[in-house]
Amino acid sequence: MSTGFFDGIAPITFQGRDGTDPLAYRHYDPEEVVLGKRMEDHLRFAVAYWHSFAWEGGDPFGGQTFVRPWHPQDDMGRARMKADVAFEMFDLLGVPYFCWHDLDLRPEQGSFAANRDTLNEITDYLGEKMQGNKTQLLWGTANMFTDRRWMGGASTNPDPDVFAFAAATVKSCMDATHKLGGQNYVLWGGREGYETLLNTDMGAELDHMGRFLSMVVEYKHKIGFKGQILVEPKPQEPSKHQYDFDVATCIGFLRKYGLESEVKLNIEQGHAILAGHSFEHELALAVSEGMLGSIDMNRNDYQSGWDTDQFPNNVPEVALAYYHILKGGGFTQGGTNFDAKLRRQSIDAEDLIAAHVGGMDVCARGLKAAAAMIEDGGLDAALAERYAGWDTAEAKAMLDSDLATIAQRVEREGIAPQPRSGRQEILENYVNRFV
Ligand code: XLS
Ligand code: NI
Ligand code: NI
Repeated sequence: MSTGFFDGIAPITFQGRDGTDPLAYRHYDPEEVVLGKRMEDHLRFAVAYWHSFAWEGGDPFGGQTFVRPWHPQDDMGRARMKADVAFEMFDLLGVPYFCWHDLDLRPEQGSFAANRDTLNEITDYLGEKMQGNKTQLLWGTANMFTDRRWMGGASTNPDPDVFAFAAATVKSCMDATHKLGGQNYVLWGGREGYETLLNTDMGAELDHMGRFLSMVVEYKHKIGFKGQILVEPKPQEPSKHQYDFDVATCIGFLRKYGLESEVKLNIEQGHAILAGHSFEHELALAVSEGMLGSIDMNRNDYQSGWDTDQFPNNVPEVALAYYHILKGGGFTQGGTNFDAKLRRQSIDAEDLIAAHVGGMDVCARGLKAAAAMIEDGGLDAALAERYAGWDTAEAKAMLDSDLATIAQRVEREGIAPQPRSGRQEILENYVNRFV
């Protein structure tokens, strides 16, 4: 029986780019084949349970603006209603995946045992809903940042009892993710960092975080979980400084603790912006290091300086993101999770659907533009031309040489480099043809 929350909204269909219905896909046609693969299988969209169903519309200056029938989120009856509504939305959108934190699904119960039992209860309920349903689990994760017990960090907390509680919590969330056939398990360390160095032993905290992640990997193998373990870089917010600062920092961390072949990255647009990078920078670096796992798609406001988690609407940016994802071979177990939330004035059920429809269309346009650039090959050709000098045997041999030998050759051959154009505007104009 329907909850009635989305009454009056019909399943979203593809109507083509001339369509004018605001609740129809104009670019996202799951069946359209792009570079030999269905669009749905490229993009692998997921809805984020937290922003769409758990967040109540608060900001630092004001409280709840969304008044939903499953509020207040403090009992299991309403947790079930929330799950019913979530699956109604997944069905309307036709999305293949969703993602959750434990705390999105059921209320905080205070004790570990009660938290675990209610998580098991609600994930059994989700499992029943997933039976025979199109929408499956992309990833699960533990919320180890909201409750006050986590205020000084989870695995990096100075109190070993918090480390223990975190280990137990992650175990319970990995078990639930495994039970539901999740394709990945994510760790985002919102409070794995510090507020001030005056009270922080950074070296000890990093060692504890590295050991914790090793335990996660060990447990994955112990239970036979086939999903990817992913960490999600973010430089700050809520902590002043987070240890998983950006892609480069995470890769260095994983290598230090010998985890680089076991753990990959879940890269988020807004976090890239907060770190002073672009999304495509973070993606290109992860791809070049073989570390791309999945993405959190959203967009950050460029003025506010906060992780605003808006739905994406910048096609040129999204096109460059998917360009690098496709160049890296595309997603295997990862996907495009909408880690994106409504603005707090967008209080209607229709807003929630329209936001996802628009976001999916922007991603579809970006994907198609990226695929067209790849098929055209213009950027590849420009790169090959720019680096062509390195194709010669002499240039390659130099990398196995040494400074003194190279210096001799420079003098002997009178090497005098001639500057060449970087052709940036020409390349920008080229990209503009596709977006
Ligand atoms: C917050 C993070 C969070 C993770 C999951 O900024 O993006 O939502 O994706 O814990
Ligand atoms: Ni985020
Ligand atoms: Ni995220």
